[in-house]
Amino acid sequence: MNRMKCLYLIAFAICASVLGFNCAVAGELADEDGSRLWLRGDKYNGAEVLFRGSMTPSIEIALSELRGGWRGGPVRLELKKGGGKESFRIFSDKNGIKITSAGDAGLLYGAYHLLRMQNTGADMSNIDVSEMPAFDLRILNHWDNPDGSIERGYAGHSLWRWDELPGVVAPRYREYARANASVGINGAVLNNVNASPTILTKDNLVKVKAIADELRPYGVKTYISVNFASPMVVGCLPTADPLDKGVGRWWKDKVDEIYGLIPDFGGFLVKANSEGQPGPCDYGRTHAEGANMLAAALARHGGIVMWRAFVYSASDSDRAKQASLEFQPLDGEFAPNVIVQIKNGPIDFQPREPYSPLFTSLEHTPTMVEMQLTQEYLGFSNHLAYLAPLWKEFFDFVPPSSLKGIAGVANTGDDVNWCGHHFGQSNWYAFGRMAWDPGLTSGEVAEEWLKQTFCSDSAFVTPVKGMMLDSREAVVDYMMPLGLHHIFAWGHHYGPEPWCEVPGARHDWLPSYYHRADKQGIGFDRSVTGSNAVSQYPDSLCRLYGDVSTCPEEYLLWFHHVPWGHKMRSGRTLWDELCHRYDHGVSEARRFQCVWDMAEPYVDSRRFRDVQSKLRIQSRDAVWWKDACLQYFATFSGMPISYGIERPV
Ligand code: GCW
Repeated sequence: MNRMKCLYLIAFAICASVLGFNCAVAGELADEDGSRLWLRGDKYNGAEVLFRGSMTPSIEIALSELRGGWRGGPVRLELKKGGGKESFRIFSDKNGIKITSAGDAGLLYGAYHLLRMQNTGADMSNIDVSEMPAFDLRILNHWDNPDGSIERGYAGHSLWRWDELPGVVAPRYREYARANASVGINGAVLNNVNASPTILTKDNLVKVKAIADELRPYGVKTYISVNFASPMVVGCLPTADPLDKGVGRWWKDKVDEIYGLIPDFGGFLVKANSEGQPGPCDYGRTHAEGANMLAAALARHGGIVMWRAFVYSASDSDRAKQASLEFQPLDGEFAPNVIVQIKNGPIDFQPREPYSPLFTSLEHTPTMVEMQLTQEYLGFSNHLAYLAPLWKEFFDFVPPSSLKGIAGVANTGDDVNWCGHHFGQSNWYAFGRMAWDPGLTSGEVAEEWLKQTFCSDSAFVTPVKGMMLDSREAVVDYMMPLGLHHIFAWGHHYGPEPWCEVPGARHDWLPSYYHRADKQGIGFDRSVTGSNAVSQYPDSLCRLYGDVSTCPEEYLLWFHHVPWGHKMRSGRTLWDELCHRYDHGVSEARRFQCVWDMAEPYVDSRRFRDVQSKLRIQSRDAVWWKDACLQYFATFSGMPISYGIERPV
């Protein structure tokens, strides 16, 4: 360290202590690359941590994490019978603190929980905490391709280095597993749902095994996405018909081969007959017949099939209705180890969607929800959008107890800071915490993350938490307020392109299909007199959403085609309200810049500047969205833009 830097650090440390800063980085405001995520508890190596019993790799990790990070008195870990293997209890007795669980994974989660409590300044007197996960399946889905690219990934290349595996096992696999375990994520689907059949070749399965061996001690199970036509491509069979005996046998043999390598393999994730992927419908079979054939092969080993319900075609039927139309009639026909994985909304990870009605119409089928952490439709890794409020909004309609699991499309890559945007890490963190306990509030989770990632000082945490909590709504406002959806630029989904026309393109891939702007008004009529998508919801919601006068305004243009002059609850016309919302989104993005500027004394300079630059892009993009959308929609409304057109800053 050079002299100047040293003097600077000493000066800062004095200032920090005088001013009472309580920052994880106090005294070392050196440049930070963000690679340590929220796991930056200092290494003490002084704690007395005891375990008696048969050691496992997971317990070894729990002990070493506590020895490295725990700053209190003695901690004892104990395996005891009864209770879930992932659940744990932490309590204090006369000998110090005790963590008990029926499983080694539970002890590991207990250790991380105790450290989290310490590192976030929780009250540790007379501690007695019992925790159990809300969902059995808490899984990240990686859309990573064999060539190292990531579909909809904005944080560099894939974490998995297929070209050097299994010989070279990168240390990052363990760091990744550790981060997951620290927030309770217990599964990873390694490859893209647009799956290359080659994942199932012998050579690649040995690589999958090498990764699985790294993830296992952290309680993270390995799953893969499979291509339904694999028996033809990899097995050279003439068909992939799920009712063909040879096909069934091929999958059984393949599954046996996988379990020979990975005895605790989790199972398959399948995207079938969706966006050009092969599937059972190619042979006149149903999704249930396809899923059940795979399920039979996996059941013998305790594996599962996560079968995606993300299906739609260029038919005349409203895209928002199609998944329900196809899957609802199959309710009750899926094998017990099949779980239907449904995106949170009926279209596709839009900034705001009502929940997918399949969740309430499938009554005899285990389901899990798929959320998207990678911000395909929320400004990539350039925009700050804290997504916990979006997930909480979903849980307001779909109770967690009705779901078997939760999947998150990962936002990780080989970028030094993992997620491209430092605040992208908060979505990885929040996904894990909410998958464990969806009862946590978005604010509680944001606060935990901020304290562990940056600094505990309330002068920092309070305003920055406020910014996080407002961020998703701001994105909705400057991109697609009032229920507008899918007016993104063709293909890449970054900026606005509501005017987009592509000769010969499928009508449901064009923004005009969704916004339906004309001289009279704007929005997609899904009421009973329109596409009648409302009827897929339970009666009370159907009535609420189906009537323009009662429909919540955040879903107004999702369910109705509304005249430009329609009076909104604010008293404004629809057109003026639209202008107001876009303008509000822009003001919010600018306010976030001010909030962050004030955070400078609490954050190391590199991460401060990184976030500052990203917020600048976000503000500029917000202006772009506002101007582009309003100017385009004004060609239909014929009304003046009430909040003016601005030049990018
Ligand atoms: O909307 C689409 C995305 C695709 C993705 C697909 C899906 C993996 O744009 O990139 O493919 O959703 O979820 O299957």
